[in-house]
Amino acid sequence: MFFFFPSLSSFHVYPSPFISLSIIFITHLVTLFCSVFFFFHFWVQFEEMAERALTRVHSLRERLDSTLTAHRNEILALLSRIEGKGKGILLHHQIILEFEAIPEENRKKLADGAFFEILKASQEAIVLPPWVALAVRPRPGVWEYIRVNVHALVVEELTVAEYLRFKEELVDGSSNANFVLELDFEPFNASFPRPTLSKSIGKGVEFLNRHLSAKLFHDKESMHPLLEFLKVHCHKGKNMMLNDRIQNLNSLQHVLRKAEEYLVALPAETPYAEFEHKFQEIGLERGWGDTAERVLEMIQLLLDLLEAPDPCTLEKFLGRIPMVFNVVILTPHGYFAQDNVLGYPDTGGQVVYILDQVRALENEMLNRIKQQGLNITPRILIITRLLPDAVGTTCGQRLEKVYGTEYSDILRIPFRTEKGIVRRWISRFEVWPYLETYTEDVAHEISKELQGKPDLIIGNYSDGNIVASLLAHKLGVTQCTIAHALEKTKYPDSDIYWKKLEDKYHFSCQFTADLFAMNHTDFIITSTFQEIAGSKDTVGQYESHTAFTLPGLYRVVHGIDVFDPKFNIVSPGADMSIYYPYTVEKKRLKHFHSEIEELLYSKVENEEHWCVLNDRNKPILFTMARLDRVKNLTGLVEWYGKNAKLRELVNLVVVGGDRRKESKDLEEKAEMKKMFELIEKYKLNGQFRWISSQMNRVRNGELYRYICDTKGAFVQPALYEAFGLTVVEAMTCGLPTFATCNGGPAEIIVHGKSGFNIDPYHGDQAAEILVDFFEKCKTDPSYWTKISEGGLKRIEEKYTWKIYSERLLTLTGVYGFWKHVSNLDRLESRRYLEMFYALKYRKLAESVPLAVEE
Ligand SMILES: *[C@@H]1O[C@H](CO)[C@@H](O)[C@H](O)[C@H]1NC(C)=O
Ligand SMILES: *[C@@H]1O[C@H](CO)[C@@H](O)[C@H](O)[C@H]1NC(C)=O
Ligand SMILES: *[C@@H]1O[C@H](CO)[C@@H](O)[C@H](O)[C@H]1NC(C)=O
Ligand SMILES: CC(=O)N[C@H]1CO[C@H](CO)[C@@H](O)[C@@H]1O
Repeated sequence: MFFFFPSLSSFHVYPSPFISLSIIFITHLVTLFCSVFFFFHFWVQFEEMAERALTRVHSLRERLDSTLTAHRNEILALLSRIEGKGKGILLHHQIILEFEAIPEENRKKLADGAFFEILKASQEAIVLPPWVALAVRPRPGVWEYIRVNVHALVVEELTVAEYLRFKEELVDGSSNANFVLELDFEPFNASFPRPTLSKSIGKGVEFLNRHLSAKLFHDKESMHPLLEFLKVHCHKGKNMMLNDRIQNLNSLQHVLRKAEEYLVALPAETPYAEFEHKFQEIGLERGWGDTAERVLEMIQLLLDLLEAPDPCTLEKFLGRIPMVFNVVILTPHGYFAQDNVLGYPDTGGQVVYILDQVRALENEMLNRIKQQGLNITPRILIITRLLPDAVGTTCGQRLEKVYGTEYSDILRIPFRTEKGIVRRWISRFEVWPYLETYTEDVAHEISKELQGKPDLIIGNYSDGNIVASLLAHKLGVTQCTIAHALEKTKYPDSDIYWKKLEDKYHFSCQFTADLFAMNHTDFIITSTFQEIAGSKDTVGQYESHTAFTLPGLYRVVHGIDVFDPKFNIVSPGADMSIYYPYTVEKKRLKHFHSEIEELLYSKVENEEHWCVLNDRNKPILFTMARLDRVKNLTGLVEWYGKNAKLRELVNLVVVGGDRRKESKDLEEKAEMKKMFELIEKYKLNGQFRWISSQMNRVRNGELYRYICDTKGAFVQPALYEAFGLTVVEAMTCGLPTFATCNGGPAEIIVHGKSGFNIDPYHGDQAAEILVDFFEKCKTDPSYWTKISEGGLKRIEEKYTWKIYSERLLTLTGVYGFWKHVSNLDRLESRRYLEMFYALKYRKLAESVPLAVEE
């Protein structure tokens, strides 16, 4: 049953929906915040918000005195408009469109009231006349639900379950019975600490360090797990860190002091081997360091921890414990290989990402193992599917060395059914029925290959993540998941109307697998904050798994919690062998310059390049992307065309689209047509060059640096960009960068310091920002250098593969420890998950038809 909010009694005094909504909103905030906020400074914030909300009521009341009737009508008119759309769903931008469609004077009246606040924060409106229900999201990760009876002007607060049940009524024939399976992780949350501020989302490890060190600090008992943890480390049967001589904390502390005393007297560079025996006798094994200096550092870290634990020391210490020698990365679907796969499905960015990741990870592992004073060979295996029908690729080969590495391989294992090995390629939407058997085979093959267990299992994408979960579960290994592309948010309403898409995409299976893996994993890494929890106006990919319903299957009441400290933002970097600053003279690839100049400046117009540049002395405004709608390269060309000052200051060069062959892609065709029209319309020839897409990555790196030599800039005008690797690449070369404010680039660039954010929906403004930049550079050339250096600094601090792999290994240490100390607590939710897997997921997977072999 829906319950009426107690404060609705005041409804009679002020019989306006306006005020009742705002009262609900405030009371709501109060209950919500009261239940969630614990800490003092949160209280301060809460009070501030309550205060703000109260003043709003006061001023509202005053204004309402005179305009009560008028407002009532406007709100009624708007809600009736929405109701008039009939049964269905309105998304955020549609709600705003409805608001914008009401007469301007009405809009003005509502614009700064609480009603509009709610509307602006509504991500979804469900219309089921006479009701309109709203899913309100006051800030990332926080949701509330209300519904309004448009005729009676009655407002009700809804629980998540009530809201979802209401939503299910949209689907004809969905049984609205009371006994629908509700997936609810919340009751298990007691022992799981979590932050409450939206800005803490994605900083899981910082939070965890604080929590763990506070715990270690407050009761000495919790130091025991640390001692136990240090004893479990061994490799191929050989102990590391501590041996059995050390039985309790006192003896540990005593031994550490003795060791410290001894080490201070030694020359810093003394190799470990020289005191290994001595150390062994007192209970210390290998793993502390390779030299006296490093061992001493490590011992002092631990002594500090035992005396006064703090988050920073804890992270440093845990990150240095030798824990990771064998890593397995799972990415079963697609054609995963290093050559000849481009053009096949799922072979673009993700292959490059994983290969770059593996190269960086191997380096960092080797580096750490050496510093830990160990003589262990690491191994990284990328596990993918073996495709007997390899169609000219290496996908039929069992083992393939990763270029540029020594200990990393691609290991391919085929899909198998009772009838034998599956030969043909299978789309990522249809892999589900094979994965359980696949997991068994993978477990078998990796134990053969590694002669032991992996220490870290990383999954990519839904299929990789579910296999990783099963494997990590089976082997008791730390698990990390990555899923830069969750399908749920890509297809609007793919949850509520899942049945419509089921035959083609089998989303019921995929979403179930995603929920399972996200909850099972020890930690999750994402490239951006937005991937987790979106932005002010957009819902994050993970956030969209908080509460949703698959009518007829199950209802997720508390699914993924974006505040869970398992989320971490760890962004990838550019490939530094290709992208490096233009100032590194000795590495510059001068032999490409004549080709680059031909591309940019030749007077020839052909399929490779179109239009010419007359003035070679002007800086180049540069962009490079796929020529599709969302990248909006034509938008940039139009801004340029329209802005006379910009045209006078710089040349524009666009690399995108392929005119060497007839395009089959409708979007690309349309964009090409538009490009030709713009060239005509704005008479761009002479100031503009359009170059067909360039596949030579190495030369492209030099191209960015060449643009630097012209004192130009890079523009990324996309309507939306999930991460923005090209932005990172341009900045890594030292090219001042202007990138879209929608998506990842907004996080990469600090506006005015390391580049500029531009709004692709306000091209004129964007063009002005560009003009402003180039005018400043003209009067003061050091301004260009300042932004260029700002960009480089930002990259060095956050966006390199080196930082990525350091973070990844440190996270593995911290979450490995956390897993160790919290294992028992998790048992209940583990059991719940297992049941969900066995009773729901398995059936769904079995229902996906197997591929028919020719
Ligand atoms: C756990 O969930 C309950 C509701 O089931 C909630 O009241 C409580 O605040 C939550 N605890 C934490 C630590 O999040
Ligand atoms: C997984 O479930 C547990 C409770 O079983 C919950 O505390 C945790 O927040 C969930 N994890 C995520 C990422 O939502
Ligand atoms: C590109 O952006 C401009 C606004 O700057 C917009 O008018 C245009 O429609 C966009 N192009 C596409 C294909 O959406
Ligand atoms: C991190 C990563 O490589 N993610 C990829 C995993 O697989 C999907 C689907 O093929 C890609 O789109 C992701 O980029």
